[in-house]
Amino acid sequence: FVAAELASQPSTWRRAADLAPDFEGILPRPGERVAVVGCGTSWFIAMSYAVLRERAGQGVTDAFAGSEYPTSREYDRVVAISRSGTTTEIVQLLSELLNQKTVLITAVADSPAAAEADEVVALPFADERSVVQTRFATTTLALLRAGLGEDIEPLAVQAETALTLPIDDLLEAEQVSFIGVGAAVGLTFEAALKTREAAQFWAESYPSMDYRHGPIAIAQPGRLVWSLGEAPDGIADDVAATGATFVHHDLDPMPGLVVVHRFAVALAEARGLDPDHPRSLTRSVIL
Ligand code: F1P
Repeated sequence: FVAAELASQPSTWRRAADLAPDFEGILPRPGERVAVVGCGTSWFIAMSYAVLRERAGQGVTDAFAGSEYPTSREYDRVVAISRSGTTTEIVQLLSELLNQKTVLITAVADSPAAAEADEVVALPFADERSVVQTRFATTTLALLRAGLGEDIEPLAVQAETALTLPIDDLLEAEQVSFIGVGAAVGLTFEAALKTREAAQFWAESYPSMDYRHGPIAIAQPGRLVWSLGEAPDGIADDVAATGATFVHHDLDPMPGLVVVHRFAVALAEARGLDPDHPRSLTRSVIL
């Protein structure tokens, strides 16, 4: 399933962008103090959006893992992201946030989390049969970016390119570290998670500048350092000096993540694994 699901991303992003005006007033409004929460993939999407919303000058935006929300704080709006709507930390948090406006972005309109949220944004067309999330996560981010006034069409066009770029040479790698800056940082965490989940493969992720503060020690021939979005000056040279391969595509980090989706699935297949049903993983974690 995952190969077809990831290939549909250009069209699910366009659909989300078309829907964004319907959710005005539910999605964060300019000037509000906003928290965005999620677990796993959904947390990493929250991280990326938080950076974009602050940079767009739309107000304080903090991202938290569902388990780490600081309940002593008050936000104008708390946006929870959960494909399943069953993740325990999210259901519990939404049930506790009685004095704050809560919004759930989900694939499933009817769920325990939806029952606790004040408002629900359902994207059922982005739901997935694969345990591993690809298009639900990026389609959520496309919706949120459209809500910031961004034009999603150029990103969808880049995603079409991302679906065609060669990846075969990368499948020989023995390890990969993903790096990025700003809104790409959360997506590097997601890239590494996808690679670990789908292919059970050693992958790490760091803010690009921080990568030089220690992690570069493991770079060596046969390993990849993969930048989502532009890399700061000098990093490509530092990586090349170690003998590791520096990987970069001329894409926004969100379509850049689509290349990683393809890499993770191809790597799983090359390793004889079923990327739809990874070892030890369930669609959501219910305690
Ligand atoms: C969140 C999540 C996934 C992860 C795994 C377990 O699910 O942490 O991101 O890959 O499948 O569940 P959800 O809250 O978005 O449904």
